[in-house]
Amino acid sequence: MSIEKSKKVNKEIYKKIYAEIKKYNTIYLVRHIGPDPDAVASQIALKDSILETFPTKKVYAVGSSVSKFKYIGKLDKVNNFDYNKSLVITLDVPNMSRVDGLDLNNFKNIIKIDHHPFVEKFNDLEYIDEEACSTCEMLVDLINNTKLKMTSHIAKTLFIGIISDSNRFLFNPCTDRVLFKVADLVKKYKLNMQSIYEEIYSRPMSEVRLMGYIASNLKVTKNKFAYIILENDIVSSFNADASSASNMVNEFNNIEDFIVWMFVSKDQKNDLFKINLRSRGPIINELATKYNGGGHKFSSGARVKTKEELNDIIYDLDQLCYEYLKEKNKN
Ligand SMILES: [Mn+2]
Repeated sequence: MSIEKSKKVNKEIYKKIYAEIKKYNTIYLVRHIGPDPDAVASQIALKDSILETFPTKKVYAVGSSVSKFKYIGKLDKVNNFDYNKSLVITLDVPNMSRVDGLDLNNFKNIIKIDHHPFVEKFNDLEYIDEEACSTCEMLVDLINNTKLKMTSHIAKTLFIGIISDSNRFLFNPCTDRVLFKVADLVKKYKLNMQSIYEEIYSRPMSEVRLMGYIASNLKVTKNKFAYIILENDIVSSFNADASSASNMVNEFNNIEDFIVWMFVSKDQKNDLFKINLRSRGPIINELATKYNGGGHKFSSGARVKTKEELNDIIYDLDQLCYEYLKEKNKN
């Protein structure tokens, strides 16, 4: 069975990560800015598992909290970091500039666990699996292959991350491996999928109304590129906040009329435009990197400061779609 094969490939790295976790008394778990459920769930699940295994360790899940994801677990406020004698584990983030809550440059001991395409090296110990649908899937492997403990609560948290990042096994990569792993979790820990789905998917009517607004106002170019700039006063008139509005980008998949779509929201606090990008064809993460972002091939984010830069990325994405369709029509 392929689930067995994948275990063999990574055996060494599991051992190494476990040995490091065992060695350090203080451990910080971090993930990317603008978190999603996989990022938060991987922090919470790994924290719980380490504490379950080593109850006297000090483990902190660091980074700004999002009220929408409070059901996954609580994040920790850390005022004084122990830079020298601690271990940092980065989860679900491939580039240093997108790590939330601490500056990796200040730390000596870092482990990376991530399923994004490689961007830059953090340290020597890096566990990267681009074939995994989520960081939570990788943690299932880590826990199952070491003495780290699993409980039904940890299994539930990991399930939330896997389900969210794969959009219930809709997005690529989704392999038979992950289906076996999830089935195993559901069976062994008696997870109640229906009640977990309710936690993940229930939402206020105001959000659905905002979706209606977006659907009516999305601009679609002749090159099949769609975009919308969500002004804060409009978003708040629907009783939503800017970040949950731009997260609705996931709801607009599989629409025949466009292949790349972009939702822009204004981050008032940091005075910048936050860009959420999705694609059903053209590879978008390289372009996103050019605009202070990055991510997966077909799902990326970016941040720009000015209206000019915003116009530039709109132009570039439209061109990208144009080139993609031209190439596709040739074949
Ligand atoms: Mn992820």
